[in-house]
Amino acid sequence: MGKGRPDKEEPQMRRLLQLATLSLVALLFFAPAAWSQGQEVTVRMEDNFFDQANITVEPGTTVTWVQSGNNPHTTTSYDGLWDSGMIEGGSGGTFSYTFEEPGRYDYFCIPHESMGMIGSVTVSDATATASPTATATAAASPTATALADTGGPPVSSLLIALVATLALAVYGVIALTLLRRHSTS
Ligand SMILES: [Cu+2]
Repeated sequence: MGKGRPDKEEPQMRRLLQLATLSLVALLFFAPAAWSQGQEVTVRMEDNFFDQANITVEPGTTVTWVQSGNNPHTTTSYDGLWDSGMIEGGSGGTFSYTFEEPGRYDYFCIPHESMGMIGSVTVSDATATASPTATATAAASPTATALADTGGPPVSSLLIALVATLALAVYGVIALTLLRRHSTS
């Protein structure tokens, strides 16, 4: 390695590398907090029940009901907050609603309410940040564990992933340039 060779551009490269490293560390640090901002949970509409009839989520969570049965189903709020209308069986159709305010929200399926196709979404009173409250809600309700592995990442998380990928790419290019510089000297 060509150490000690005076080169005016190399310190700049090193500074860039440091900046890229810093931004990566910052991303790792802040990503989990951003991730918890807009969680997504999926509830399947089976014949004739909701697969997760009672869930507990954090404020800002979007619940998406997915038609997974052969019968037509609805997700209909008892309080008139939302109504998917009839979603055809076998269509894979979805309906989403974002829960902001803490509280309990009961809902039902119009054609199958009498068969017990009802459910509830409990929005926890979580004002604190990310991970500590996640464990707290998990302890409070056994159904909350289902939160961890359902739903895709929200848009903000995708953005973070994109930025992270870009930062990694920049990092790689700089590292390669530095390496090449060393090997040719
Ligand atoms: Cu139904």
